[in-house]
Amino acid sequence: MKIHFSPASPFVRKCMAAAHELGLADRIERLPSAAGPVDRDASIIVSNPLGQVPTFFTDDGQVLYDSRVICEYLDDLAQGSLFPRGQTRWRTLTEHALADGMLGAALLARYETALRPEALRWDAWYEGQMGKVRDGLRQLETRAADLHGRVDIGTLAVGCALGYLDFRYPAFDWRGGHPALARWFETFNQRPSMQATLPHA
Ligand SMILES: N[C@@H](CCC(=O)N[C@@H](CS)C(=O)NCC(=O)O)C(=O)O
Repeated sequence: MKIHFSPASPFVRKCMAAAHELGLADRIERLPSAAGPVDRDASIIVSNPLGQVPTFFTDDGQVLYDSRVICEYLDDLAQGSLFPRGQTRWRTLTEHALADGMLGAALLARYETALRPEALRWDAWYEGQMGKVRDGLRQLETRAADLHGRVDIGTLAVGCALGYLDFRYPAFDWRGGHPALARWFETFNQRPSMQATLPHA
């Protein structure tokens, strides 16, 4: 298996953390990539018209994207339980969607400051995206008790979202005002799957 990879991408991280949890990480070859919304990576576009990482290749030649599909594929391959069945399923999938949505907003906000020329920036738009992150954190704080002791796609996605805030927004004190979430993350972030996938530029 192969994955178009970036060590800074939280969506790639989620896939690789899932792969670690499932014992599949060593079977995935990492393909270097330079995905960007402006300077688009032709080597990815040839397989995924969205030109994004993660883009994944199965051993039988299928191309899979996005991270949600890749994680579900890996779980299926390993016959894991990251996508639980039964009554916890919809809560877990909704946490996954919330964490991915917060990540998407944080990523767009970062593009706004890291990529967009200064003269074209729109502060209100940036604040709108970061508002999604703040509102998501508020909701996660109320659910923090429910996250403890679980390893599934919901907790992995939330862990990667919080890790991304630490990585790209070090001055954004998300722990302030979210003590229960911070306590959960402190423990969850020590998992070997999270430590093996810590982001870097
Ligand atoms: N929904 C996608 C989002 C992937 C994504 O936004 N990846 C970023 C890097 S973290 C990217 O490739 N950006 C370049 C682009 O959007 O063109 C997923 O879950 O995989």
